[in-house]
Amino acid sequence: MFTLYTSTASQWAYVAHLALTEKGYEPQEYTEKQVDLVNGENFAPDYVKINPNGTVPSLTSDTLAEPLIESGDILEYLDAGHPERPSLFPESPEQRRKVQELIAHVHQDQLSTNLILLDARNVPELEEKKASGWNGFIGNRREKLVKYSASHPEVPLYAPRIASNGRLYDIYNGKETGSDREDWFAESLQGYKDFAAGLDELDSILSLPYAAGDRVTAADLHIVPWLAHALWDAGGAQVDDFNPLQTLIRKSVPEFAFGSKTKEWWKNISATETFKKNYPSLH
Ligand SMILES: N[C@@H](CCC(=O)N[C@@H](CS)C(=O)NCC(=O)O)C(=O)O
Repeated sequence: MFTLYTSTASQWAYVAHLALTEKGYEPQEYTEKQVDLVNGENFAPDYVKINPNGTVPSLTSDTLAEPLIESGDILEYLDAGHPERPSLFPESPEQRRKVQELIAHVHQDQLSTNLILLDARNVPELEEKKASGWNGFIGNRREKLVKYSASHPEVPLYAPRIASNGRLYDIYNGKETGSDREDWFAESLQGYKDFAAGLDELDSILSLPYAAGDRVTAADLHIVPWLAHALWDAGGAQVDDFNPLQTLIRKSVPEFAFGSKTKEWWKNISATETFKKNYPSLH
């Protein structure tokens, strides 16, 4: 038995959910605990004891010396737990390298989907973001961080998170309208250029029909939640709705277009039962 700490709002938690489906886990084999990211409960002192980064997913088990707090480690654990099912890590060293390359690629800071969810390049874009539910998310986090850091000043996570979330809070709430906001707009603009370059590079390193070759591997299970989240953050309605994200990126990189390999791979992976079970719609 193990416990998976997760959230429906988390892309990286879905690496674990996809692995649970792909490896055929039964619901009675584990306990699932939702961590309310939208209300900042990932910062709760009891949760931070499990995961000092205050992120999901996390996985605990009596058989583990310490909790697993990286989606990649959780995926390896889940893969090993059902050795009778095909492994998500190919045997060929070349394909294994490809898997690791693809996983590292989508985990790069420059490809964080927070760019699409929270950042803005100008005042109208900021106003749109403020009108969305994410305004409340930033406020909830601030409230929880302030509360928990007062009761648990010894937790090292709180001070840096108060600072980074505070910058967003001040911009969203009109407390910062000067040069720091201009810097933030410029960083977001650069962020879209970097994001476009990252998507181009992904297209060039992807294999077909699946990300690392002829079968579904750990690489597919990392790229799916990342891209699904990016498409959804941009306002994608259908699973294959690339247009809203493409349009957003084109405001900074006019020539940007999703690559044909990426689209082909997405078509293949989204036809699998594992995908359909976890992504009846984008999230
Ligand atoms: N490197 C970690 C990243 C986990 C992560 O950033 N999770 C996000 C949700 S997708 C989170 O919990 N964010 C909460 C926060 O940073 O406050 C992994 O792959 O598991």
